[in-house]
Amino acid sequence: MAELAVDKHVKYILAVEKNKDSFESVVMDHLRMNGAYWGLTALDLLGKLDSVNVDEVISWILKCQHESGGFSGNIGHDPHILYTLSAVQVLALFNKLDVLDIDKLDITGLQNEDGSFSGDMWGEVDTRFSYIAICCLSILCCLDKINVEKAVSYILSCKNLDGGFGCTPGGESHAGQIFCCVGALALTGSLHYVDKDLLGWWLCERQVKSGGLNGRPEKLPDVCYSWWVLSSLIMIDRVHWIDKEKLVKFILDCQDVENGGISDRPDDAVDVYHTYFGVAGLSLLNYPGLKAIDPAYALPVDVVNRIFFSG
Ligand code: BD6
Ligand code: ZN
Repeated sequence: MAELAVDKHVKYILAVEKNKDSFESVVMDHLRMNGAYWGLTALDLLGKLDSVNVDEVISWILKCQHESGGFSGNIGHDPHILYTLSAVQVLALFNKLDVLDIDKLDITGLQNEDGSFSGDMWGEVDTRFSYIAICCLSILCCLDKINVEKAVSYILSCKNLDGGFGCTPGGESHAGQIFCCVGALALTGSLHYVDKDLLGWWLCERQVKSGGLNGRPEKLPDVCYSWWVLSSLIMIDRVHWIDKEKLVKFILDCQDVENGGISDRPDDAVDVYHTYFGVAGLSLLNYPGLKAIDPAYALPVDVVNRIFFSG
C-alpha cells in the first residue's frame, strides 16, 4: 500500500499559505481563517508546526477581530461565529489564548430563547453554531456563560428517527451535522441522550465499496467525511463497526504523491480542506507517525491537555 507522503504535504500546505494569487487562495479568500486552521492543524499533526512564523499569524488573526468581538474570515470581511471558532483553535495551537478578551467575544448574545444559536446578528440558526459556541466556550473554560441545559435540549430536538441529527428540527440527517451535535453533547457531558447503536449503525453504513465514507445515503465517498463520520463513531464508541484498513487505503489513494495535498476522491484536484481532513482522519485511525487528534475539539490531543491540565 502507498504511504503518507508527509514531506510533500508539508511543502504543499506551506506553499498555499504563501502564494496568495493561486486559484485555491483566491477561491478560499473569504474563508482564510478556516484555511489557517486547516493548514496549521495539519502541519501540527504532521509534526511541522515549527516551520510557521507565529507572530505573523497571531497579528493577522487579531486584525480579523471586529469591534463587536466576533472574527471574520479575512481582514475587511464581516464577522461570523464560523470564523470565531477557527481563530480560537489557532490561538490554542500556538498556546496564545491569553491574547483574547473573553468578555468581548459575545457568544452569549448569540443564544436564542429556545437554546439554539444564531451565527451572527442576522439570526440564521444551525446546529453547527451550537457546536461552535460550546466548543469555543469550553476551550476558554467559560461554558457557564450560556444556558447549557437549553442548548442541549435544542440539539436533542434536532435528533431524527434514524438516530442522526439535522441542521434544525426536522432537518435531514447529515454526517457533518451529526458531528456538530454529537460533539456538542460530548463537550457538555450529555452523550447518554444518544441511542449509540442506532446512530452507530447509520454512521457505519456510510462506508462504500472503495472503503471511503459518504456524508448521506446515495452520495459519493469523500475524504472529508472520514473526519465527520469517524470522529462521531469514536465519540459514541462504535468505531470498530467500520473497516479501518480499507478507509486508510481510500485516503492514501487520494494523495497527490508528486506535488503533495489530498483531494476529495482519487484523481481529483487537491485542496487544503481535504488535505487537513485526510490527515485528521488518518490520525483518528492511529496512522503511524501522526500526532493524535481529539475527536470533539478537533485539536491535537496534546494541545487539549495543555489547555486543561497545565493552566
Ligand atoms: C464547520 C463544521 C463543523 C463545525 C464547525 C464548523 N465551522 C465551519 C464548518 C464548515 C466548514 C469547516 O469544515 N470548517 O472546518 N466547511 C467549510 O468551510 C467548507 C469549505 C469548502 C468549500 C468548498 C469545497 C471544499 C471546502 N464548506 C463551506 C463546505 O460547505 C464543505 C464543502 C464540501 C467539502 N467537501 C464536499 N463539499 N462541506 C462541509 O464542510 O461539510 C461538512 C459539514 C457540513 C455541515 C455541517 C458540518 C460539517
Ligand atoms: Zn469533501
